Amino acid sequence: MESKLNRLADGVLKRDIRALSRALSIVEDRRASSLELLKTLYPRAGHARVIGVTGSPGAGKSTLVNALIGRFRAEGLRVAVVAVDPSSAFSGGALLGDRVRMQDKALDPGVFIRSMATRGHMGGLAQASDDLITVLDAAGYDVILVETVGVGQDEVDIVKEADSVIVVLVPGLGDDIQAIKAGIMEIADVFVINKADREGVERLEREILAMLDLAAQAPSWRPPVIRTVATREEGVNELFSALSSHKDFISTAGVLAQRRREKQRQRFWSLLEEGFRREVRKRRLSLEREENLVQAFERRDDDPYSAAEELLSSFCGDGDPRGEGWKIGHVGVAVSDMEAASRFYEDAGLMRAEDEVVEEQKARVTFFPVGESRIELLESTDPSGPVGKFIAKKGPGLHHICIQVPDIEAALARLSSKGYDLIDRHPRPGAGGTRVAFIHPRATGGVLLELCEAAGHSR
Ligand SMILES: Nc1nc2c(ncn2[C@@H]2O[C@H](COP(=O)(O)OP(=O)(O)O)[C@@H](O)[C@H]2O)c(=O)[nH]1
Ligand SMILES: [Mg+2]
Repeated sequence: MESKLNRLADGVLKRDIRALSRALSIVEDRRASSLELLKTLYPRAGHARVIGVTGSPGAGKSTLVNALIGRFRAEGLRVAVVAVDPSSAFSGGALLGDRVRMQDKALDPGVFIRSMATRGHMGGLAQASDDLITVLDAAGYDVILVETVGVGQDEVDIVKEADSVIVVLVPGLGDDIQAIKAGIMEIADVFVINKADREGVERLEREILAMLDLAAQAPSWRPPVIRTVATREEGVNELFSALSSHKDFISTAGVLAQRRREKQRQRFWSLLEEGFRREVRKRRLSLEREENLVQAFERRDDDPYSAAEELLSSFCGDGDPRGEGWKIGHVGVAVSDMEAASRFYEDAGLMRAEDEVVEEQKARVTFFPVGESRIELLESTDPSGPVGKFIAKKGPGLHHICIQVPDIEAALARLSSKGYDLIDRHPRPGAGGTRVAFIHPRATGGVLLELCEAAGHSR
């Protein structure tokens, strides 16, 4: 499995088209191996220049991207396209609107076109597109063009993660600034007025410039406004130069490094959040429990504030949910006949370690180490002692379990804050420099629980 994945990653790095397509599908569908693949490829990425192209449907984004591909190819750069537009004219590497020219480009090994579904992405569309970009980046594409329709928040989120963002507008759509999401104008690094062969170019340009004048006070980068006729590749050189200037600007002003840093930070958090949700569901919040809680909220028997706080502290509080640093110190078994019971454990292959009399318990104790913990057999030396009383009342059997904790005071404080019945509110000295405390069987499910902190715990 692993070597298969390595071969796939190798194929991606060598820009083997079939391997690349497979890897992209694995990553897009978030199949089981996708994280392993991304872990392998991530260190190899980080070189590509990512350019987002957004605007309303039919604005000419695909046509413009097509023209830009040619321009970047002329510079000897390898270009990949991610089209996140369900209606995009790119499909399977062919641009339907312009088959002949696109077929040239589809045959060009320096060009790779991929469309991405807009639905059903675990962890969100922006994350999925970002993962695709990582794969293409690792595959050595110098420029990655990401086309999205600028109508939904998801699409805006995708495109704003690009190094440079082109917002494509068309004249003659009325005085509103196009059928695009509010907020998209603010993320533009370059404005394109495409279909400049149509009426209304000046008016649209005036509107954009007026908006830019209103927007930021003394912006360090003022987005240029470029007119293009994408179908005739007019204005594409100007757009290319505008992109180059923007690239220089963000590189020298440190904006690029900062954007990328923020992007990685967000990426990290979104993976953490996704993982946290999954773990909470798995370990603490079954659908059924969630439903019960919600109903309790509805009845006002419980409130979401406390429930969330409790769940969180049970998850990330002072006690690690997996009990890391905790272990079973020993299991105490009350016996009525020490020799007979010991024989069994010896016959089972354990080593009888030592015997001692514990005055406090009025009992003789025999130890059998079991890995890092041990079994302690307790035989009463006096019927009035705790072990003697235990045997008289319940007969021989499990007497107590000792859990060794890294910090006994913290463990006791936690239990006491939750109102549990502690026999010892504070630790007392135990054998061999340990500190111990007992918790009543009422609280623990019927067994006496001893907490123990090993000797030499620094405090
Ligand atoms: N008149 C004119 N039509 C264009 C121009 N650019 C693109 N188109 C046409 O507009 C339509 C939509 O283009 P397309 O690139 O698919 O738009 P997208 O949805 O934004 O990707 C196609 O029929 C293109 O041929 C242009 O500059 N002028
Ligand atoms: Mg398109």
